[in-house]
Amino acid sequence: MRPPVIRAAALTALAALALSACGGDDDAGGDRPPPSASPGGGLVVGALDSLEFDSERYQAEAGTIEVTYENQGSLPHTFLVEGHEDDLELEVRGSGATDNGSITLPAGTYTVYCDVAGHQAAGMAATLVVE
Ligand SMILES: [Cu+2]
Repeated sequence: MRPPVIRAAALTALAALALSACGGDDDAGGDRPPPSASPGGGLVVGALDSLEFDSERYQAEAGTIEVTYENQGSLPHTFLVEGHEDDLELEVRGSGATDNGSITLPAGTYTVYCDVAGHQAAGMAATLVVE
């Protein structure tokens, strides 16, 4: 009778420990935007199967930019900021897929692109103006 009860209790305690261990330290390396992200302050980019983004020019406010990437086609696409490839890489596979993340940029003019082989050369690049 005893062993199953004890094991269940131990598992519950372990689960609680694991949960609390995750809960305290969300900032370290998380790629999930904080729930308090300001609405309207983000950048929404669409990927098209014509190997283009849905605009040739995007604008964002300097600082931390929340980026949402939406696949409006069905081919896999990525989204990177030239010179900041280590800071953000979004990827959407399949139609309707979305990915999001954030990147901190000072004011300036940047090139954003898709690094799937051949896409940037075919025109899958755009300008991002941060001000
Ligand atoms: Cu692409």
